[in-house]
Amino acid sequence: MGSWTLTHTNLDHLTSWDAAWKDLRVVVAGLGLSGFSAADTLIELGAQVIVVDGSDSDVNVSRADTLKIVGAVDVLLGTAHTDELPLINGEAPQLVIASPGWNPRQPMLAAAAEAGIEIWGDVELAWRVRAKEGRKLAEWVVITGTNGKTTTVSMTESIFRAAGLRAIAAGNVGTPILDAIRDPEGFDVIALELSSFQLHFTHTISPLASVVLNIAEDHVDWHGGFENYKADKAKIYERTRVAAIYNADAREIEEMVENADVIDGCRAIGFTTGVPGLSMVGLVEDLLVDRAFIEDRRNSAAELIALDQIGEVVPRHTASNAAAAAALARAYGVEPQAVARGLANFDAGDHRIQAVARRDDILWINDSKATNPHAANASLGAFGSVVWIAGGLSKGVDYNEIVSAHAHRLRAVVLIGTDTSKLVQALERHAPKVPIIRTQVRETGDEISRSAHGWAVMSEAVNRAAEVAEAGDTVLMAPAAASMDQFSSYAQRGNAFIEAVRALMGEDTK
Ligand code: UMA
Repeated sequence: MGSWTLTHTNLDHLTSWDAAWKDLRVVVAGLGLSGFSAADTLIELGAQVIVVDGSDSDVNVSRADTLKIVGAVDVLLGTAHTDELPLINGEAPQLVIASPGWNPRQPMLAAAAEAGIEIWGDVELAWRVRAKEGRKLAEWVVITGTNGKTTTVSMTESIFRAAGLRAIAAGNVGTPILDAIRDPEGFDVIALELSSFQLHFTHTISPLASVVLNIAEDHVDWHGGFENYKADKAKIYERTRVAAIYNADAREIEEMVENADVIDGCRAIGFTTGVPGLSMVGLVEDLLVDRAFIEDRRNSAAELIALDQIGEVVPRHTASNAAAAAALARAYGVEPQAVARGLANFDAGDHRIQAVARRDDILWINDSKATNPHAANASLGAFGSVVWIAGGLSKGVDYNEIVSAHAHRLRAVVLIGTDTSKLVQALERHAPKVPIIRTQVRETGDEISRSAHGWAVMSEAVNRAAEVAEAGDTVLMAPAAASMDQFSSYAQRGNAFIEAVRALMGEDTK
């Protein structure tokens, strides 16, 4: 943008759809799901919008065409455009909307911060435009954590629907919040999943209830350290109005609530998989109970649901997510019976500790959703003797803790990532006797097409695991790493595992 100086534009008055958005000069960084919805919204509001994206993929070209037709000033695609802030009709931008995948230290965003231009995420924009004359004003309950966010947000949505409310799960779960906000019928309540990236770019939201489910090392590279990651997660509690809900089994999360600047009258509510104390939701044997939102909470608890009504096998982390979802819904005022119906109706979906096959007393489990050590830790802990299929894109995390905690249960480790050096170091240090089986690394860009490529990786891993697994073992594909080095998503990685296991079974039964 050159060396010209800027004056900060005060945007505090922009707090409803009907505010003065017209002609506001906005740069939208990213043309993915959130960037497209933000640009489309701002154009509808009459703002002058330029969108920038480093990729000129076919999808982006087609999205750019759509936005230009509806009135974007320009859409700039390609890496040549991502280092400097563009001028809009010859003038400096007054606001930047950053997509969650954009690192705040990225040159264009750093330039905006340097120039004193406000940077919001799509969630901040959605909060500012949520009130619109003639449209139902939705309450927000917001959910973050390292693991279990998507499960919890879906459980919460299911409970609200069981209570007869118009509800939707939005945000990081996949439906951009601005799409939910702009729904013509509106919603009573939105269960909003927020990633640490989204929270970083969020500044004024004031939810009815908020929760941090758990916290462990993840996305350390993006945030520039674990402390920054934690600080961004803690932002979720700011300005909460009714209930700031914390994991009572994690002191550092309770501290986040203690340090948060909440609205007067907001209560701190714990959730636990142990027996709940006062002002908590938790478990008494196999019953989920509420000691937080009932009159006589000092002396009694209200039964919500028996765990076996949630599912046949309810691992500890699922019970924990259910307790958090119940607390969010109870904070809104949902009756216990509707909590029970909503949790009983909930369907966990695939790729989370999903049993794929059992034969010759060997159990095959797909936990492709375990994209970091914290998630893999939960599934490793659920089994006895394990052949562990692990590795992928490690995002700068540390494997020493998980390997030392589970070394005793590892029969062998089958590696599938392109860079598994940190995992290998941890295995050599804490589990030196456990055999490491390396599969052939197939870099992206291989001539094999992407899905065939992922399939080949997994097929080899499954066959190698079958060679070493013994009766009583579990073959657990819980990579503790993201999938994008060799697969297009964790879902594709999980599907490749399922297919490979089925192929193995098919061959064996011939
Ligand atoms: N881009 C650049 N330069 C950059 C980074 C990205 O130009 O430095 C461009 C890319 O070319 C792409 C666009 O920006 O066109 C991508 O934007 P994005 O990665 O921010 O993704 P969106 O499509 O906007 O989707 C985001 C969330 N993605 C991420 O946080 C990475 C989605 O979560 C979310 O569902 C969606 O908004 C709606 O809210 C996905 C995710 O992987 C599921 N989340 C992470 C996780 O769950 O671990 C945090």
